[in-house]
Amino acid sequence: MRTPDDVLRLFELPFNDLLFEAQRVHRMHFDANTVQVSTLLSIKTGACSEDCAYCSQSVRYQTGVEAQSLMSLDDVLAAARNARDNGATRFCMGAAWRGPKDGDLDRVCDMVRAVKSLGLETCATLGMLRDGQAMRLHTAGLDYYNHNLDTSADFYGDIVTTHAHADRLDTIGKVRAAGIKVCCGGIVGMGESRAARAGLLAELSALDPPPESVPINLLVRVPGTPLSDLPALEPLEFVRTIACVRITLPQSMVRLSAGRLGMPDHLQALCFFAGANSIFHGDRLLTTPNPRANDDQALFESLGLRPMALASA
Ligand code: SAM
Ligand code: DTB
Ligand code: SF4
Repeated sequence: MRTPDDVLRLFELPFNDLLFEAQRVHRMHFDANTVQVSTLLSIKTGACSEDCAYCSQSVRYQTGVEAQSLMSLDDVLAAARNARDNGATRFCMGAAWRGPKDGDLDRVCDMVRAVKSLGLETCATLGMLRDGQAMRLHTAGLDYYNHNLDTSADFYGDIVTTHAHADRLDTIGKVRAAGIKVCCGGIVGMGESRAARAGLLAELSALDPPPESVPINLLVRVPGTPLSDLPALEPLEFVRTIACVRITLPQSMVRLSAGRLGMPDHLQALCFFAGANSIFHGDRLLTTPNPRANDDQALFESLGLRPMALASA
């Protein structure tokens, strides 16, 4: 575990020293040329009650996202088969909910069982969970639950007012207690200070045990959201952030998540060098585009990266 000041000192290292240390730590725990590949599907889109200032799916912002109720099991299965055939080993189902109602959770549990039977790892991100819900997901075979802290406790209230940072920690605790692996990270480029970025990383490293999977999203500035006109984060600050995550959470998978579409290959390459070892693959994230499969394949080939096989495969 590291304090915010510890992490801030990492951010302030000379760039080469920081990247060298991140790569050294990375190689202690992982094969440096292997990248885990997940695919996302929005199983329920838009019309969310929450006011997260970055999100295209909040009912409060005019973003042009068309609301869609919970998808059918058959449609989810078809998307999962397609993801598997395109090389994904994990399938992540996302729903624009504050949290699932019990009836909806039954249907998601059916999806989890069916996706798992295809030989994929399963992940879901459904918002805040109530008592007993995490255990039902675990029983259905859910491997990972994604619930991001998103930003530091100090800055969280500037971004979301309809739920609290403490609510996020509560759900993460329920997921952990139910025996589901935790996928928890955040977003950078929301106008937060470097100290706030360091604060988020310190909070992630204080989770006990730390999350198995840490998605780092670069804000996708969606027109119509309150954050749409923010200046872009300086690209090397993003690379520094990835390096600091790798050093702070040495044994976690670090996912280069939203924001890859706008990144040139050399920037993604630096992120992999800094210790990122997972991506979202496929043409869409939840509501916004992602790099094309062919472009990712070309990038992997040019960098000599290999997709990570499942441990059981
Ligand atoms: N509603 C659930 C929740 O908020 O936990 C699950 C879905 S929510 C869309 C999942 C995550 O996507 C958020 O926690 C955030 O990290 C990420 N995300 C959403 N919109 C984004 C954006 N415009 N740019 C970057 N990341 C984003
Ligand atoms: C995560 O940390 N990033 C993913 C996943 N978990 C659910 C979502 C990214 C969403 C980007 C904006 C969109 O496509 O709506
Ligand atoms: Fe709703 Fe999740 Fe978007 Fe927040 S991030 S508005 S909870 S879908």
